[in-house]
Amino acid sequence: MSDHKIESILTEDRLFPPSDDFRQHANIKSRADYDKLRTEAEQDHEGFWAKLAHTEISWSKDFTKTLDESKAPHYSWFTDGELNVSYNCIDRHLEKNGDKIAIIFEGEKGDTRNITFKELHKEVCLFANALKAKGIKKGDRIVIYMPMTPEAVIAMQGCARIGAIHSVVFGGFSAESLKDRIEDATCKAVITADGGTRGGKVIKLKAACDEALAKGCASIETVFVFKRAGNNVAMKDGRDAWVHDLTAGLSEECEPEWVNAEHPLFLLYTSGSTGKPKGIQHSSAGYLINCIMTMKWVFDIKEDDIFWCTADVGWITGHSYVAYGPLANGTTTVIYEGAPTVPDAGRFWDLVERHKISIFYTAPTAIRALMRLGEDFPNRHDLSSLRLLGTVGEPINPEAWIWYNKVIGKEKCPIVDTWWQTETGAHIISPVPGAIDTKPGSCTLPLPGIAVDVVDEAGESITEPDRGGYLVISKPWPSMLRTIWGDEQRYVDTYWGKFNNRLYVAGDSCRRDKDGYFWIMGRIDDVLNVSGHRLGTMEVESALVAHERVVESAVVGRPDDIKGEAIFAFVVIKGERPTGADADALVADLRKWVTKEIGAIAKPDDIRFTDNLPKTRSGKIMRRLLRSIARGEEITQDISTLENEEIVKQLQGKF
Ligand code: 7RM
Repeated sequence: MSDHKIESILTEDRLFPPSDDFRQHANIKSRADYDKLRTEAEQDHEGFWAKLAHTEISWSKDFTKTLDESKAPHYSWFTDGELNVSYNCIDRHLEKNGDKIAIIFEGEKGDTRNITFKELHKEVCLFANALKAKGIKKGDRIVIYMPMTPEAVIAMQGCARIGAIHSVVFGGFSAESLKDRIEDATCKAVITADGGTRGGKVIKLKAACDEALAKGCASIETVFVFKRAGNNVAMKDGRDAWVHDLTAGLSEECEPEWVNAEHPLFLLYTSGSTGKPKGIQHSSAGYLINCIMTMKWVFDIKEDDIFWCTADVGWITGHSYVAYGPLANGTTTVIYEGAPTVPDAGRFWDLVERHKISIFYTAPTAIRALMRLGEDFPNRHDLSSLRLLGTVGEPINPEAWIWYNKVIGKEKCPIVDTWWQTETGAHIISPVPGAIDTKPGSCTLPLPGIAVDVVDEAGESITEPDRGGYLVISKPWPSMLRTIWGDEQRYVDTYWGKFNNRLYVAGDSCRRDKDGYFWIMGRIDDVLNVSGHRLGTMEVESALVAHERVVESAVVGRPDDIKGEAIFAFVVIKGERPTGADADALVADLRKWVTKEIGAIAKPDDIRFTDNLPKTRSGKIMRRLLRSIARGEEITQDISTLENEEIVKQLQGKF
């Protein structure tokens, strides 16, 4: 990884302070207040988090021990406390805010539904009772494979209510991916729906489930099916059950299962640098406190806000800022099932206008795509309800930031560029909008109570401005991942091994500028970031080589204006290298194949056939060379070890 001074980086060095009006009403109103919080946390890390956890979480049994470091790098927080996350998200608001809207839902066709906290309580209890009726117990792992509807949140909250551990699999993932995740965690049940809707098409989730279960998944006893799209589905006797049938006649009350602070709330699979996705395991209380605090600090959440995070619940963003964070704060949150371009590219802004959304949080990839379609779409809508904007998932280029600020925020909404990961559970580096002046493209400064650093190869802090290094976190924080499900060693190796179990290594490279602002430079390992979704190059390669005609493949990323990174696959096939119509047909076939194996997000944008992959003497694929080729850059690598130099021309697509 590069450790040298970066000469030219696309930097907008202008500072964008919040308006006086925003600052005056903000939860944290000044740089001084922010500095005070950070200093407080630096002086007493445990005390800082203990105080917040005592006041912000409703405990059934309060904790006396804050942080247990005895098994480092396995850390536990609030270790003797007991709580229920669903109680904290729903029940505790009922007395004062029972009739407040918890979820505003809108379907792609325009159907809408408001769910109050009282109604949500009823739905979650009914569903939790259905889980119990089918023998689901505390600690069981349950896979959730749902469209982006309130029922996805009800399913997650229902699991949390009885102490079952959910593992949400994004509805865009294939049957094969679903099967792998079910088997890795030996899940006992699946929660799904007949289908979802996106871009006018029905996504046949139940059918994909059936395909996954037909291939294995011996641990599955029950498939809970929500009715949504109304498409025909096969129901297997004794295994599959409609949720509406199960809940009929069940009690609308379900006493929460009080669990230990460290009880796993969920697993969420994320890509690593090897083929096998990692089941990131999160806790209950630690996860919850960071979700709650970041809603207050970063999203500056207030009683009357209407909050919309556009992420699917299949990603960590949809966990922390759709299913848990907003509800735990008693916030009204918006859920939209559908594409951003139906019926036209103004759909997001139409939603903002009609639902009077005040805080809008999305990914740079969405911003760039909508930016391409022009200003007319946003300009046709009244966006005056907006007061704060956010981004997440990848670095945002200054051009898109400026557009977002001007065309959507009308230069009156601060933008919070939030850096965090599946593993961190909640925001780590982000502007606190009333306190921190922003710079386009920078996630600015770490949040209070979070010890972030940029270090060199020796693990020493880099103080010189603009020198790149490893982004690390040097003290445990409550919402940190606890382990990788079923693979303790991989947890230690992946996140702690590099610097003797002393620093959490995020896997991103980063630099700090002269003002101490953080600038994320990208992943160090071979993980692609396609439209804000993490994908291992190895995962795509594994899918490709599973095809009958493929011998070997190497996948690299190349920059893409819209998606952040596009997928470029070099492929070696059995027999003669295909050309002409045969090549075109095979490209189409392989793209379809990968979509089926992993999902549409993993579909290669470019596929190039080659007789050989370039390898080093030790047999490692020369990825750097392939990356240069994919990007159309001049080749500066030493290629003298290649068996035939002709291959380079072939890799470049020259013959
Ligand atoms: C929340 C999420 C994590 C990776 C992370 C980075 C990249 C995320 C930003 C960002 C620059 C940001 N979880 N990333 N946010 N890069 N600026 N604001 O995305 O586990 O799916 O991905 O995403 O590389 O390590 S994730």
